[in-house]
This record gives sequence, C-alpha cells and structure tokens, in this order.
Amino acid sequence: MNATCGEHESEVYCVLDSGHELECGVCDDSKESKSHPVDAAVDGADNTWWQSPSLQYGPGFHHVTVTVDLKNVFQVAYVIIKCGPSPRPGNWVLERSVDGHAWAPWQFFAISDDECWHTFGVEPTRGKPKYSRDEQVICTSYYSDIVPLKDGEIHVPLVNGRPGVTGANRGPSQTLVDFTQARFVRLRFQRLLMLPQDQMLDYDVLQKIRLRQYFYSMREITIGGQCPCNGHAEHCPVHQATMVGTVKLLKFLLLMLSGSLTTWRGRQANQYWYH
Ligand SMILES: [Ca+2]
Repeated sequence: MNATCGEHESEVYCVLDSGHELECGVCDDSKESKSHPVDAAVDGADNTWWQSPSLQYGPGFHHVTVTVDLKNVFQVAYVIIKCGPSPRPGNWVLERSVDGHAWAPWQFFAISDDECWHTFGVEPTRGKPKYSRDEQVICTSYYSDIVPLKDGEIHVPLVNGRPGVTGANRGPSQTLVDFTQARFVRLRFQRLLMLPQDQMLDYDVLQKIRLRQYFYSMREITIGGQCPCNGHAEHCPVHQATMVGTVKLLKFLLLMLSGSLTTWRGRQANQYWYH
C-alpha cells in the first residue's frame, strides 16, 4: 500500500492550529510544488517534506512505515527527525536492521507512559529520555506531545548518554558497537496524535474535515554515524556517496515507504530480533 498524500488524486489536508481560521493545503503528486514524496524527507532542505495520506482515507493510515537504506552498515550515533505541518507521531518504533530481514527496536515512542506498557509491553522511562545500559531499548512519551502542532523535532541519541561511551583514546564498548550497527533504519508509525476531543470520538463520527488534520509529515530525517571499525574511525574507508568525514550526516540513496496494517503487540516487544 502506498502511503504518500496526493499520489493517486489531489488531496486536501488541513493544519491543526489553535487559530480560528482553518489553514488548509493540497497534496498533488502531478504538481511538483504540491507533491510530498518520501525522498523529500532526505533531500537536505527544510522547506520540503514527506506527508502521508490523512485519516480521511481510513484508520489504516495510522500505520505507516518508512524504511531508510544507508547502503552500508554503519555505527549509527543519532537520529533526528524534523516534522512538517503536523504534530509528531504518537506511538511508533525506531528500528534497525543489518540485513533488511531481521529487525530490532532501538527505541519505542508512546502517547503516554501507560501506552508504553499497553502497546509495547515496555516499562516507560519517565521525563527526558535517559539510558542506564548500553543496549537499553527505552520507551518514552517525551516526544509524543501534541504540542507543538507543527514543526516539532525528535532527537534520538544512540551513543551519547549511555555508560559505554568513552573518551578520546578509547572507542565505545563492544555492546554499544553492536547495538548501534545498522544498514537499514525503519520508522514504524503506529498511531497518530489527535486532539483530546477527537480521540474520544469513533472514527465514523469524526467528520471528514477533521480527519484531514491527521497525517504524518517529516521535513528531514538526519542520521549521523560512522563506519564500523572498532573505534578507529579515522582509518575507515569512507563511502563518498553516503558519507563525508567520519562522523557526519549520512545521505541516503534509497528510501522505501509503505503503509502497513500490522499491529504491534506488547509480547513482540520483548523479543530482541524479529522478522
Ligand atoms: Ca526536506
């Protein structure tokens, strides 16, 4: 299933805002200025963005998966997401894979601390994210607040703040090296954030005009890291197409996008790797 707005027909969306005037726009893939394809999320420009179809096309669009192929295995140090004209995602999982088949979670994000338990079966880390173990997969509600209503950011450090990150003369712990290794990075969005009054209503009761306000958008996904070389990054061969220097932003060569109707169950969250 495709998950880009305006790909099959012109689609009206509206921006959640506290103002009285409803601010609306149109997605239309046939017009460049109105298209929001997934590669707009990795083009280095903050004024372009990817946008998913809104809930007016059905509740299935709570579930959207974005996969980034880095084309090489890297030790990923951080992921930063800048959102577009929508709130940040509510429930979702940041995942990693070395081969594109076996996946493991890096971090869970939930609308509330209770949702960490109910949806993912993971104890919530309350308040600002912190990490007590190198391979700890936390669940946080810190980045799932509906405010700001647009242009919010999500910062996921995978190395900094963990006990195994060490000084200039020594590399990170082997556990951390293993934990950060990935060629594929996947964002599995499971549930959109909605205004409290809309969350209470059944999908059938919500008017189309209100459903047009609920969609995912990302201006830029930034992934930073280095090639895996046991802490001696300065001797690593650098893939020019994907990397400049040793710890820099990665440019991705391929992005895959799909809508997914699978539901995440808490029991799966306890498995480290899954297919
Ligand atoms: Ca962009």
